[in-house]
Amino acid sequence: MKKSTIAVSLLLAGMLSIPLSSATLTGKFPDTITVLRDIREQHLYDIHNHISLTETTGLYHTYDEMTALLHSLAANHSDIMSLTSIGKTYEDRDLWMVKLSDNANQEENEPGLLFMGAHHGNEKPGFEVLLYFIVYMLDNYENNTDGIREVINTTQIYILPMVNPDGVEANTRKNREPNHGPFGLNSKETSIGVDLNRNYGYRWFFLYVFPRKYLGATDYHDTSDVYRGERPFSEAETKAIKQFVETHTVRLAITYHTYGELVLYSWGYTTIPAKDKPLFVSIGENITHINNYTLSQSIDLYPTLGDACDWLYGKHGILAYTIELGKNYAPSNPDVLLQMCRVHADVNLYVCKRAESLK
Ligand code: 0X9
Ligand code: ZN
Repeated sequence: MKKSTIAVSLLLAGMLSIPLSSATLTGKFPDTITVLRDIREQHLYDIHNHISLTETTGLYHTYDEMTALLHSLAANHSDIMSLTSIGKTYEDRDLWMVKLSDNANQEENEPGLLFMGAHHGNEKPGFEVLLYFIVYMLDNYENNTDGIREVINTTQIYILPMVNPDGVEANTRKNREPNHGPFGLNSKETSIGVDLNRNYGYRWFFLYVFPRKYLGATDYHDTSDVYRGERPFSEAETKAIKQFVETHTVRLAITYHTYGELVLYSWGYTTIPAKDKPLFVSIGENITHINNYTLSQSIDLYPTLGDACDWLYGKHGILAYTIELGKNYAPSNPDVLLQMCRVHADVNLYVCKRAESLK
């Protein structure tokens, strides 16, 4: 970014100040405000102290194991599943996109849904939930349990389980691309990795002055765990998603993170309610009836600039939710993980059924 642009941005920052107002909090639970305050404080502490996870060896798929699983599922269910790479990461891993639909190899005039996991590589339950969902849908297509056959026949379900496979392998929040100073102006390598959930091109330059304690959620410093990158879509992973979304019709999206047991909807950059807030809340409440999580506008957790959901919704009108799974980044108890997978297979199935009624 040019120095003049930085100066204008800083000027804007000085002029605008949007307070976080508890009046904007929504949710069916009376203790929503307390839940969000506690989670916010813990999240910010963990993110800024590079806290990642406990001992989880063997519980989660590695990238190679996931790749092998997806290839074998696609080969055995070629009528209703396709597998394509939508791009390559810095470390040359494929970004695997699964499509579940009848005529999976054709674009049809059926509502599209996009599910993504592991924008943050240390948040492994996000991809496990999606791998479980894929297997659950494929296993139950023939016997039509829960109306799964109709869902697959009448929608186009796109699933990108690992947005950040390099980060998953390194167990880091950010990706693994080297940085050259906050704006790429340094000839030497200064640090590694961009927070992919700060790299999308909606309001990426839009600066507010938040109360000081929220400022850390968006950061120019390349060493920060929430570094947004040199420019919007500077990263291979977000570029690939941009290209995909621009060439496919998607009505609703869920992006899985950990943690906090939260269902979040746009906006994340402002307290102003989204135009579609009633619809966000109506579908969001039904999701929380399934998973018992707390529903809220994203900014009530903390403000972000350049997150995936604000771009999906702001640029493309896609009803996009962030689901913060569980109570920590990566549970080591297999029963906890399995329960999360089961419940969110139901959540995903519910939104697929709801997709037909959208726009
Ligand atoms: O900070 C994030 O990207 C998400 N939380 S996490 O701990 N998984 O990193 C939250 C994104 C939701 N958006 C906003 N809170 N604005
Ligand atoms: Zn996350």
